[in-house]
Amino acid sequence: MKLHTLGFPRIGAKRELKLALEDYWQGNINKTQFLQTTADIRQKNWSAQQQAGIELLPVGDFANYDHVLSTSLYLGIIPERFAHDNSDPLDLEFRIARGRAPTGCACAASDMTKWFNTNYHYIVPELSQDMDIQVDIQPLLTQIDEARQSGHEAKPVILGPLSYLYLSAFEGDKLQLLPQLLAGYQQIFDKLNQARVSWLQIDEPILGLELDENWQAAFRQAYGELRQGSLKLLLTSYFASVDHHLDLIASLPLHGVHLDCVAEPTDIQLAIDLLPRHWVVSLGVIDGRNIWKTDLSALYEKLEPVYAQLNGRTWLAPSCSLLHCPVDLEQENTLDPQVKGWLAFASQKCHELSLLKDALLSGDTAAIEQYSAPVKARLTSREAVNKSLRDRLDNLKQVERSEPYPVRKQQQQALGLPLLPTTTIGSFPQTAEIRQIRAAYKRRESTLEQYTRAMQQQIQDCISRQEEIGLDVLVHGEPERNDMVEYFAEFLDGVTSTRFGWVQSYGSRCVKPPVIYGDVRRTRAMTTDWLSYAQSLTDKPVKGMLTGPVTILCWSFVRDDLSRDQVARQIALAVSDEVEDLIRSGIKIIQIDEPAIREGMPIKQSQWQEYLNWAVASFRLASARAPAPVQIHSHMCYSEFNDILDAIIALDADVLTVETSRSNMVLLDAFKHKAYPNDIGPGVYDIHSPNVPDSGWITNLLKKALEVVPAERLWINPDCGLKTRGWEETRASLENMIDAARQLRKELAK
Ligand code: THG
Ligand code: ZN
Repeated sequence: MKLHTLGFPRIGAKRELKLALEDYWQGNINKTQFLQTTADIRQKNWSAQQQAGIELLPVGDFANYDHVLSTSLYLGIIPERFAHDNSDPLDLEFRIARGRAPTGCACAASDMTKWFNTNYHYIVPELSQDMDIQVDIQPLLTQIDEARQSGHEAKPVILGPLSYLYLSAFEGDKLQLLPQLLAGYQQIFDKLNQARVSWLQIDEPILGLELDENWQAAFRQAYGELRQGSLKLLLTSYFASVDHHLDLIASLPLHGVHLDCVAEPTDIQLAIDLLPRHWVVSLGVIDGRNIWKTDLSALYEKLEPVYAQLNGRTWLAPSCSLLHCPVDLEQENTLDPQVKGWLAFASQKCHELSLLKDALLSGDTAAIEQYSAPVKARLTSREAVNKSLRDRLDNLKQVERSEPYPVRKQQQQALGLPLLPTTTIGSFPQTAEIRQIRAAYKRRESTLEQYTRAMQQQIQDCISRQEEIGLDVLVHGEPERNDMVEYFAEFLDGVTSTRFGWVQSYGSRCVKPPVIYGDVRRTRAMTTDWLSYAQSLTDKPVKGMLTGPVTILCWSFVRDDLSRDQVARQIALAVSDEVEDLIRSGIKIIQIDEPAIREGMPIKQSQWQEYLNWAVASFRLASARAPAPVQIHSHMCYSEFNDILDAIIALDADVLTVETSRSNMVLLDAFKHKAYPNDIGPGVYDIHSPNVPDSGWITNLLKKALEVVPAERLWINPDCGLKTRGWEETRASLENMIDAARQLRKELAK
């Protein structure tokens, strides 16, 4: 039996990678210093895993920015617009990811999108018919050497050709490009052979999807053609069960397969029966993307018979890469000890595998029984069930708004907004000053009064800047919020926050997901003080900003003893209480953000509808108590909406703002076939890039939008919140946006 992991968090226990990236981008450290930091992180990761008992260590799970982008670079697949960029390879890597143009190149960043149903973003490969594949895996080979020199048994990891192809962007039939891509992968295999690699972990997470015949055939073709030499292939999938594709997998020339046994019920016996008798079967039995301590005794009972059948062919691993998990629980020195006793982060999960292995080999279960005691305690703890909350949920009367959109639209005329109203998504630049004010208060270096006053000054500043720019619907700017999910978590019973539980979101950006461990209940008003203060400063409407139930759910570590739809319903009730309080304090426009609704979709399409039903119901419940004159907005990131249009319409927000600018309004194509019936604000510029869009460019995008959306229902806004931007570019961009709006209004008036 061998223990391995599919990947370890690359951000570093103290976010070393984040800091090094940002220092490098700002010119505070040079390339050598940056690369040294990355090498240090890899060494720390390997030794942490080895010390916890992991035997085969992943190499190539690390990435400077993103592992899909690394794969593109191994293959030499570089978007055409960067083809003549002769900068250093590291700088080119960051340019593709971030779009900062060298002089003389109008180079937008590559698209970035969610990695399956996680909160991690990958850089979408841009493929073309005549792409010129030039393999260079030197960075991977160097890392293999690093690991070997430290005495580790290295297992390189690469993203497999079918998943790479599936996740990429190409206008046309992607499978046409397979032969070219396979030629590239063949070179990778050859080089790994030369480097005497034994096991190669090849990730094909798309196997969790319900692949059609063409893609299944492509798997057979690809793996049939690739000459492996002496490489032993461990094919992995994760985030879903592959019971439905086991025959396909069993037909491929592999040496082993890894199965995610956590994401969905997985029939391990079926796998044992169907897979070739000589294969290694890696069982992903520890949840790689949640933070609960595993009930090892229960797992032991399940695995013992399996282990006996598979004999030496059993490998044990977390279900997926630990990328989605914080690094080390030991750092958490302020967490409630009871809650801490319920948790396991990446390092602890490696240790769990060791405990499990020891028990399976020796038959002695004392250690795992002792280890698992807190897990059982959590399930029966006082916080698990809040009777009065459950009663309230069982007896809800108002579960959606009373009047339909046309009636609401009519009554919302009273807001007095112009044609093509302009607004922003909610957050404004989180300046160093703002972060400092929050940090000082958190460290108790300022009083509540001083803190409140300082925040009010920030809000005042933000409101007056928006008035100067000329926006129609203002926001308070969210200076008080560290994160749109973490902030709310602090007001909710049954939810806690960690201090160092960072998880990479994209590049240098991290999030600290709250931990939902019990029934969720709002303890007090969460936003009304800031909002009523902001509204008192201006005659223009100020939009209240809330995070929706699905997003709070998706961006938290969620309890595993209650269904997700039940947790979402509890959160929705808390949000609806806040909606009512905001209205009571004079707010007339409220945005309930649901940027995560798309990523929350189950991997398998056959499960989508069930998810969408409860996701939509929870949003409707959150907005249920807004009377017709109150305008409800919602916002969603990412442009792949075509497959969930009906659900988006069913949310029935009065105004929906969406990200479309990176993809040039292609989102709107969907609405050519099925009109979006309410107001919509397709984002007119990409906030993820520091580039300032000019007003002509914005006008053009808006004209495209007007082909699909009537002017009376079109809003004008950036494509996402502005918290990661600086004020200078924000002001310039918004001014250009307002220019475009005025220009267009003039043209429409003719
Ligand atoms: N919050 C959470 N998840 C998210 C987003 C979010 N997922 C999708 C999208 N937004 C990702 N975007 C970002 C943008 C900025 C940051 C994180 C994710 C960010 N993080 C700070 C950092 O890394 O420096 C840390 C946050 C903090 O200071 O507390 O800026 O908005 N949950
Ligand atoms: Zn967004």
